[in-house]
Amino acid sequence: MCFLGRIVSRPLNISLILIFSIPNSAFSAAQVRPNILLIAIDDLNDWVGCLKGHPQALTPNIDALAARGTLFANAHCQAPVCQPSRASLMTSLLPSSSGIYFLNPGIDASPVAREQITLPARYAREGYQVMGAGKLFHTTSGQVFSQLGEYGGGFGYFGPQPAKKITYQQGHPLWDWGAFPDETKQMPDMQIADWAARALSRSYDSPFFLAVGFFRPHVPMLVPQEWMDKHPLDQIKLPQVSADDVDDLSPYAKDLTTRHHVAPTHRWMTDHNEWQHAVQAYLASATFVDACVGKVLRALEASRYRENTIVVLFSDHGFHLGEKQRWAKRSLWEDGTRVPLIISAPGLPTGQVCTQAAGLIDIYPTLLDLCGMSAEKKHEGVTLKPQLENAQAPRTTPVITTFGPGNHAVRSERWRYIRYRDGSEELYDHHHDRHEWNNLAHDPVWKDVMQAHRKHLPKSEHPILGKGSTGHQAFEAAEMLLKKQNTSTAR
Ligand SMILES: [Ca+2]
Ligand SMILES: [Ca+2]
Repeated sequence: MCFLGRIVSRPLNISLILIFSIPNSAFSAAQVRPNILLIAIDDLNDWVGCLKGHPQALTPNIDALAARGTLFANAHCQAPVCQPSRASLMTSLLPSSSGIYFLNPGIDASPVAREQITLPARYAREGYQVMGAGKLFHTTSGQVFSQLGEYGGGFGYFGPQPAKKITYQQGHPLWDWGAFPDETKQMPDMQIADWAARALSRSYDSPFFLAVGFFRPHVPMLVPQEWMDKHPLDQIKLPQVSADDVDDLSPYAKDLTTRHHVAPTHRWMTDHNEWQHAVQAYLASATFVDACVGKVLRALEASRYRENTIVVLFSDHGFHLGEKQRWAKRSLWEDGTRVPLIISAPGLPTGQVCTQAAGLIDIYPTLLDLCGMSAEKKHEGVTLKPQLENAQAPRTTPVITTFGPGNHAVRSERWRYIRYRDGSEELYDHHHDRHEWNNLAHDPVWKDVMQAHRKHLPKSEHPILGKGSTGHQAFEAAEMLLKKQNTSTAR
């Protein structure tokens, strides 16, 4: 209970400081600038009701937010793993520009990224009250938000785990799924939502930038039984897959996305009859985190800020649950890159669905634009304000996702083009193949489409920073096999 005392006492001090330090004119100008509520979800793919990624997705609160704003139904991360995706979002730089491709290092270790003012730091500089809780940056949320304003806490991060794993006894400690703990109030995400609700009930003398980062459905996919009960095991539908889907992929594409990963193999899942159970746990985790989102949104609705707050909800990347014979993130396919992205802003149209590509990298320039603040020259994202005003407004550039130098996906409204560092390519037509089962790269009919997407590949690539993470290891394992293959071909 000690954190409650801290939260209750701090805003009084802050408001006293603001009352005595801000002149009256600035005080009134500050009032008209919109507040920001940024909601981050960890590892949530398109298994969200409004995105129709799974027929049994149950996310009424996220769906209701989409109805109050614009749903970017073709939104993608810039890296399919937590740290580089969040680093990209917070700096509006591509991984190929910053060198942050994998789980480490942080923004400060990139000579390019550390020159960029991060999203919350920019808002602090603009005089906003900056607050956050949970997972926002990958590991430095507490440090960053404490320096800029207030960090409510991680509340136990990935949450309580049983003394002995429930399901997957081997492997990474976080990889487990099932019903745990007993009560929803024990879940860190619900405590983070409670903290955010309290933050929204307070009074502020300047506009706020409130960031709330939830941990589910990231592994461990453990949630109390009440959430599993909303998705009964015997009724679970498995994702649609094609048995020979991987046959039209290059050896490199397969190696990069399966070698040295920490998730169970698809073979293990099927051999142990756990596919259905893991799908149940993921759907249940998504429904649980949706309830946490609902708590925050209801608090906003009940607050004095409801008419003057921009709400942005996103997930940091997608997640495979057996599609393309694999599990988890770290792929350049739709399952790995597609994310929920919803923006609701005062005075803009509601209930819009935008099918043009959008990137998480666009969030930062969009917020600056919506707040009437000057753009950052080095930003590589673009403002989504035209699409927020009219979902049909044209967008000229596709969106890039990167998994190590030389490995990029280029997503436009209709197509996904992928090029790997071995030179192999893939092309998928989302008008006819939303599961990306048929690689059209070798069909000469589409050579102009291929070329139109190829020209958006990054022109230069920063060397890989950091070492040792799963992403680094998967990349290196695929590289070794590629070199071996090239050597044997040369003989
Ligand atoms: Ca993540
Ligand atoms: Ca295929």
